[in-house]
Parts: sequence; structure tokens; C-alpha cells
Amino acid sequence: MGLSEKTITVAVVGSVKSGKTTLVENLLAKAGVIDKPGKVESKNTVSDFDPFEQERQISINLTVEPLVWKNVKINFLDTPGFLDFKMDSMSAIKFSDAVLFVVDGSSDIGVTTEMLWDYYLNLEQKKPALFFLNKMDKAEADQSRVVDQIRSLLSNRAAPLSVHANDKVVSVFDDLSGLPEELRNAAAEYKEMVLDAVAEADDVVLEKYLSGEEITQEELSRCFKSAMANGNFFPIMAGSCINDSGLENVLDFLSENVSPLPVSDFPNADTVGIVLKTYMDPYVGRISVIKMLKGSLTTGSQLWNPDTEQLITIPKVSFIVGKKIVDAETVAAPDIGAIVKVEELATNSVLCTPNVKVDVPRLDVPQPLLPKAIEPKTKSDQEKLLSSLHKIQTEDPSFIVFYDREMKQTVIEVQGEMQLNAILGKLHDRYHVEVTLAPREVPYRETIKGRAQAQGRYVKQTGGHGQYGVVFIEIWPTERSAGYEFEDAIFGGAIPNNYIPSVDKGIRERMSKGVIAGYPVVDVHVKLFDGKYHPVDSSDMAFQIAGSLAFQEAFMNAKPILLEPIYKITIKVPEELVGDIMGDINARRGRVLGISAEGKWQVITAEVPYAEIIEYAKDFMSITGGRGIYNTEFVRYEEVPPNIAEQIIEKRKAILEKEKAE
Ligand SMILES: Nc1nc2c(ncn2[C@@H]2O[C@H](COP(=O)(O)OP(=O)(O)O)[C@@H](O)[C@H]2O)c(=O)[nH]1
Ligand SMILES: [Mg+2]
Repeated sequence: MGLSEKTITVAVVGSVKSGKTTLVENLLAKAGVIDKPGKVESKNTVSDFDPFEQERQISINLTVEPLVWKNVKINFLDTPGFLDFKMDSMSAIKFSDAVLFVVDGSSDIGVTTEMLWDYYLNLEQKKPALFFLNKMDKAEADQSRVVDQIRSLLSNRAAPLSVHANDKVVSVFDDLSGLPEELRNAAAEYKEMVLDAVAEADDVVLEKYLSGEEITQEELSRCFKSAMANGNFFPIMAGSCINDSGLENVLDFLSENVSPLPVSDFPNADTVGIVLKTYMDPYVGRISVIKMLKGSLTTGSQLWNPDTEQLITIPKVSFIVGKKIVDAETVAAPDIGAIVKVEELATNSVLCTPNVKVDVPRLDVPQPLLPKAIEPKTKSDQEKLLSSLHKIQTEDPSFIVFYDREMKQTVIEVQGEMQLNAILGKLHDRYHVEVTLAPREVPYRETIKGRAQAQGRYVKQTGGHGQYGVVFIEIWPTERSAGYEFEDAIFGGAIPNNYIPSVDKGIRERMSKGVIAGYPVVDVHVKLFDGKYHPVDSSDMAFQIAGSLAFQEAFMNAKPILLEPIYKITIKVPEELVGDIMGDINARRGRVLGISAEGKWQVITAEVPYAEIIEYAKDFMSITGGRGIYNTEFVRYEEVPPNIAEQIIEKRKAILEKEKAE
């Protein structure tokens, strides 16, 4: 690759099968990086090299594909179109200088485009975005329909720069006289749209535009740049990878009108980079793709990973072209490079000058919303399962793993089933761990609503050293979340001081095991007000058991109830889905707290029992078709309605009894 005047990074995003990978492949061929474009179907594209990707003919990883066009180095970031892998698309959008949305011109813009557009609009740093309507060769392709969709669903500041006629792309600013009337009219309309969007970016041009004067190419280009940088204009280009039309226009446009964005200057550090993605290559090992934000990455230099506080000596620095690794002396900001075989790096790691404090913007990690219990088929694989999942997490931090001690489940929370499958695939192929999946259990709690007293008596005095402990307690509810309170109200040594902690311990033990359904007891005040002891037979153990027995009995008489976790859910959907969402939330025992408008979106907030939304990710997808996002957050525990509590207790008892029998 020859020397270049500037280096820019362009995120290529959009719905599945819109042709992102094919487009980038064709652009690489145009620029002479590869001889001829590979095909997704033939499993030989530069971008889709993961076996999982090739098998399914889809992209699930972000890949870097650089080329040089007219002295501009363009790093294309090809991304997956599936919402399960949206983190990669988000990373590409956040750390690029421009975003290219690829839309299938013979279809709809698709939900991924809609969702990623929303992410793009909410970025702190404004940057240019443009559209490429692909597949214009197809009979069903319809530029005006897709343009209308983009303008109504995404932005009315989007406007086409060209029309597509007989497999050729004609700029709306060219001489249109040779075009059929219909296209000529469309082109004239598009030209107005473009000028409407860009003219105000430049006073001279605005004046000319309003008075109907011709605007020069140079003036136009000036307006494009400034209107795009400010998010006032989103060019729509069109073409076809099959017919090789409109592709050079994309390269020309990007190289002329996109410049590297300024990044914050990190006053303390000479060098700053962020790992956009790290992944395991079966031959090469770990490859970390690094976007340099300041300074340069040089073979042999020492950099710092502030997350792990590790000093890392940079082995060979490389450039990457899809799956190929090409040696590089150094990779300087704002370029993208890679380092190989550095295990201490994860996706979203920062590399910077040692021992300085820098505030680096990070990748955004979407909340995983689908929990599953995961268990190794072979019990002895439990540790291996966890360590393997943690290794996979270094590549993809958009899923969570933890062990729930209470429910005795290893829980994995994922973006969706496709991501889950990709994780299970890696577990199997790479780490040889087989697993089974089960539904996530709800961590219910037990507590009381009333007051009760009870005696706990543990006395065994039949020859030899006996057991003797008697306690009297009273219990009542504390405030929600106040936890457990133990009050020692023993007077006159009815129980010797050294046995009081034993009573407390026995009660805690009982509480952790539950009384009515085996769930932990919370929010209870226990007052120990009397007892009896025996100078020889009393023991720590006897008083623990007495405490436990007393607690159990008092609890049963103090109106025991079950508590369930309540989550706040915030849902963002288009207006027309609000009715369906509200109806569904009500059916889930939810309470709608509010609804407000945010651009074209409606934002609904509600509180819903966790039990009702464990698998909500799937139902939400089927209600919205993916047009919407939501997040959840634990708020508090609340009483389970009695009829539902009864069922839960029944079910749980059966399980506990079965466990005991085993
Ligand atoms: N007719 C037609 N098909 C295309 C075009 N570009 C891509 N495709 C096909 O569309 C399908 C999806 O392409 P791919 O690049 O994998 O899409 P991605 O999921 O967005 O990366 C493949 O079968 C491609 O061969 C095009 O311009 N015209
Ligand atoms: Mg792809």
C-alpha cells in the first residue's frame, strides 16, 4: 500500500444481507488490494473468515479492511448486521470518522439500520453518515421507495446524490437531459432535497440558492463537508456490487469529503489506543485490533493496560487486511493496527503511556437481557466452564457470567440466542466443554408480615453428656431491605452471655435455608427475651439448634410471605407499537409509570416482576420485530400475590423433596 495523505476510518453497518461484506470486498478489488472480489457464498471473502461465519454465510465479527484510494487510506470496518452482535457495529460507529449505512435497495431499510441510526444520532461526537443503496441491479430495486423510507424513518436531511438508470449511476448535478422523463423528474427533486439540506451551511451558497443562481462544484463540495460534519446532511448513494455501478463514487466521495475526526488530546499521555476487538485465530492466536487515538504503536515499545495495571511490551506490530496480518514497523494515530499473541488484552482494553491517568472514551457495551442457567454435562467441568467463558468474554464483553449461590446456578446473560449459539460453539470447538441450558430461576425471598413469639427447645438428656438449650424469641418485620436485626434482651443471665451468639448463629443458619419454600429469609427483627440453660449439658450447638427451632416456629406464625424482585423496565419503540407493548406489560403484572416522546420514539417506563420478564427478550423481539430496545434495572423486592405464591411454594417443595431423596 503506497503512501497516503490522510487516513480515515469508515464504519460499514446495516441490516443482515444488505451486502456490506460484498460491498467492501468489491471496493478492495477496485483499489487493487485483491485481484477479484470473493463471494460470501463461496466462503472466500476477506471479511468473513471465522468458521462460524463461513458456515452460516454471515458476519459476526468486526473486521478491518484498508485500501488506498486517490492517496487516501480508508480503513473500512465491516460489521455484523445481527442485533445480537450489535456491540461490534456500535464500536465501529463510535471509533470511525464516518458511518456508511448499507441498505438493500430492493428491500426495506431494516431494523438494524433503524436501531444503529438511533445509536449514531446519540453519539456525543457528531460525524458524517451516508447511505449506500445496494442491489440496484435487482428488478425489485426501487430507489424512490427506499429514499422515502430513509427520509421518513431516519432523517429528512438525507438526500440522494444520484439516480440509477440502465445500470449506470447519474449524478443529480450532471446534465440530465438524456434521461427518461420519470428519472429526470426524480433527479430534479433529489437535487432540490440536497440543496435544501446543504445550502444553509454556507452563506454565499445560500444566497445563490435562494436567488436561483448556479452553484459551482467547489462551493457544493464545501457545503457537503460542513453540512455532513454537523449532521445536517446525509448523502444517499446508490449502486450495485453485481453490476459494478456506483462503487467508485463511494470511494471518490469518501476520500474527498471525509477527514479524520479530532480526538481529545490526552494531555498526560503520548500514546493512547483502544482495542476495538480481540479474537482468537486458530493459527495465529490472539489478534487484537487497535485503533490508535494518539501517538503510535511501535514494535518493542512498552505500553500500559490501565485496567489490569500491566506493563506490556509490544511484540511485532501489524496491519490487518481481513484475516491477513501484514508486518508494520509502526502504526500511528489515527490508523488502525493489530498486535498478535498478547493475552493481557481484551476487547475494550486501553493501551497508553505507562503510569499516567488518561480518560479514554470506551466502547459501549449493550446490556445483555436474556438470562439462562448453564451447566456442564460433566460435573467436573464446572471450573473449566467458568474459565472458558471468561476467556470468551475477553473477546466479547457483551455477555455476563456469574454464579448464583442462592439458586445454585451458573447464570449466563446474553444478547440473544444467536450470540448464545456462538458462545456455545466456541465452548465446544475450542475448550471441549459440553453444556446443558435451563431456565434462570427467580431469586425469591421469604419474610413475614406479622408478629409472633415462640419457644425453641433442644433438650436431650439420656445418659452421658446431654444437650440443653431453651430460648424464647419474638419476631416482627423490619422495613423492606433493612435486613436482619438481632436484639439481645436477656436479663439476669437466663442464657449465659457466651451462648447468645450461638442463638444468633442458629437463626441466621435457618434464615439462609428458608422456612416456607427454601428461599432466604430477609427483613426480620428477632428479639431474644428469655431462655434456660443447664450448667453441664448446655453447649454452643444446643443453643444454635434451639434458636433455629424457635425461629422456624415463630416464622410460621407471623404471616409468612414470599417476596419477588421487581425490575424497572425502560422501553423505546416507535409510536405504532406502544399499544401492543402496554397491553403486554399489563399482562405481565406490570405497572406503567410513564410514557414520553423522544424524537420519533416513545419511551415507556414500567415496573414488572422479574419472574414475568426472564425471557422477555424473545417476546419483545416477536412483538417489535426488533424495532425497539429496552433495558432493565432491579429496584426492590415486593410481596408475591398469594395465589401465585402458593404455586411457587408447591413447585419448590416438590423440587426440594426430590433433591433430598437423591
Ligand atoms: N443482486 C445483488 N446481490 C448482492 C449485491 N451485493 C450483495 N449481494 C448478495 O447479497 C447477499 C448478502 O451479502 P453480504 O455481503 O453477505 O451481506 P451482509 O450481511 O450485509 O454482509 C449475498 O448473497 C450477496 O451475494 C448486489 O449488489 N446485487
Ligand atoms: Mg457481512
